[in-house]
Amino acid sequence: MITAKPSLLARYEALRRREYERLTALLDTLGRIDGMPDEQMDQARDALFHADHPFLIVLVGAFNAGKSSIINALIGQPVLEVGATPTTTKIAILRHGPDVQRLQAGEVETVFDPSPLLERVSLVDTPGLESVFKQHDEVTQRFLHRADMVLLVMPATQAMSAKNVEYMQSLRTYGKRVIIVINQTDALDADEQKTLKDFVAEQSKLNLGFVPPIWMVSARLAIEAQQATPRNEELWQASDFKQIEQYINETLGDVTRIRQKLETPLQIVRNVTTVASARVREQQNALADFRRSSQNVRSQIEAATREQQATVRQIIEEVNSTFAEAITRGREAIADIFQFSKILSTAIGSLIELLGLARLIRRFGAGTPAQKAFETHKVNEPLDRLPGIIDRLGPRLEGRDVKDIDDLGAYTRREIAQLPGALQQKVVGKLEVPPTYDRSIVRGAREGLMQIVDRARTVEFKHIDQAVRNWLVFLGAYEVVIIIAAVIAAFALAGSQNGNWLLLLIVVIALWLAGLFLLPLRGTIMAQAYGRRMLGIEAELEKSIDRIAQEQIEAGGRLRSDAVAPFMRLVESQISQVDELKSELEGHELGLVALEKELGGLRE
Ligand SMILES: Nc1nc2c(ncn2[C@@H]2O[C@H](COP(=O)(O)OP(=O)(O)OP(=O)(O)O)[C@@H](O)[C@H]2O)c(=O)[nH]1
Ligand SMILES: [Mg+2]
Repeated sequence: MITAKPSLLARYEALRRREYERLTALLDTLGRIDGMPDEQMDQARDALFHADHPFLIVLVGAFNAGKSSIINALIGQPVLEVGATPTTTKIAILRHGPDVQRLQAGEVETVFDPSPLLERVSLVDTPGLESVFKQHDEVTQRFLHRADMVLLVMPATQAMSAKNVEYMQSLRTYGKRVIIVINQTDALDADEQKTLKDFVAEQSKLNLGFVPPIWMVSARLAIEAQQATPRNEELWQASDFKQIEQYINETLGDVTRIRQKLETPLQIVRNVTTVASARVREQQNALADFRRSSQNVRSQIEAATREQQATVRQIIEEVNSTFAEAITRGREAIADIFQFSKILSTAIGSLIELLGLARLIRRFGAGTPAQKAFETHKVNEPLDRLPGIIDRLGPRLEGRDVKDIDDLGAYTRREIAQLPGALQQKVVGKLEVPPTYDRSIVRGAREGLMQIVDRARTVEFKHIDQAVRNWLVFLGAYEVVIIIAAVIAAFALAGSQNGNWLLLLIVVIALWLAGLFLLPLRGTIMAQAYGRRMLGIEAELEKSIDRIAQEQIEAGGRLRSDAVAPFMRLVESQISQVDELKSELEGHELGLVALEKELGGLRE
């Protein structure tokens, strides 16, 4: 029976399982790498196969040599069909499993069986070699490549025929460990068996240049032995199957061979991970270009926003200088009304105002003093320019937006056309310039802005106009009082000769003059107040313009982002996918190195 050290076998099994899991994960990663060469994918699958199986013993040989019978004898159950005519037509692989189960997958049938022997080895039954070599049976050849050991089975009656020598030579090219198994020895007596074995050895030496191990067995006796419970050891001895059992034990007990068995898949995938890493690096490089163009797109969008901000600043500056001009003119107009040189006319004007005549005159078309002054100084002229300035904002922002969105659309379409075909397919969402441009933000706000402009033009003027008239009425009243006082003083002076009346007259005249001289001061105060209020309106207007402009710029930014979104999304998702693949591969490489190291430290 099998006597390998359990601890070594247990460690082997644990390592094998981890190796299998690592390779399964690697295969999953490889499957997600675009353009992985088939060759490397096959190698990875091959490696996984190795790691999935314990030692793989493949039985090959002529029709009817007894391959299927030998496997049945080893397992102790008639799991495979045997017969006097060519029987096995497909490869069958016997694996350990808790229950008997048969699975057909393509060309290969997998038979699970609870036999303890299958915990150590998997056995592969093949059709007669005649068909394998004649039809260049790919499946069989793949299994031969994967085999840890090949048993070349020949019937005792036709041992070492010319065909067998040929097979032997073919098998050697696979570089496999081959053992010659001569079956059906029950048909020969002991002497004949010895003669035969010597003959085979001699032929091998002659034709191959070396003598492989030669086992003389009888599957029929072995099957008979297994049919008894417990096994008939005498018959088992006679069948010479002990050799096979022993060999399996030795093989599995040999730490070097166990290490070799587990190292093989690692060696196979070492090249695979190198190729995969190169592919991923290539993709990272390719994506780096697109990363650059996505950054380029981003900076284009930022530049456009900056330019639009400059446009807004420029328009606000124009508003500012226009207002400044209006304020200067308005202040000049106010100063003009209260000008010292106009004292006389103002004095008369104030009297006219006081008497209410002014209103009458104005009915006939004459302007108020403020009206006349504002008209002379053309205060409204700069203010009338404001709507034109404000109306330039929308079209200028729009012009830039529409051009940019077109450019960005064209740019990303070009970039996508340059993407590798597989990536092009992944572009999600259509690259289309938005069909309509939303002008509602600036348009909707226009009325509000114009109301502010109108306040500067009419409300502020009315304010000044009223203030001037009030002041003139007040001045008129002051003058009337002064004049009355002066007249009284003058009459009194004429009648009384009293010096006090003269003094009074002088004081009254002085007060009158002082009142007139205070006029320009009043004008200055009024002009300053006007300037302050106008600045307040200007600030409000500029703030509104800026707010609306920011809204529009933001909307334009969103349109730009939408125009390039599918491309940007693709580039970003590809970059993160490839980065992820890269780190996965690095993880696998580290895991594989760790496994190799552990294998190196495997001792009995
Ligand atoms: N006498 C004798 N007959 C055997 C022995 N082993 C197998 N046979 C008989 O040889 C015939 C072929 O056996 P199989 O096991 O089917 O041989 P195979 O190599 O699998 O044949 P194919 O699948 O057709 O390639 C059957 O009739 C078996 O009963 C043996 O040890 N002694
Ligand atoms: Mg068979």
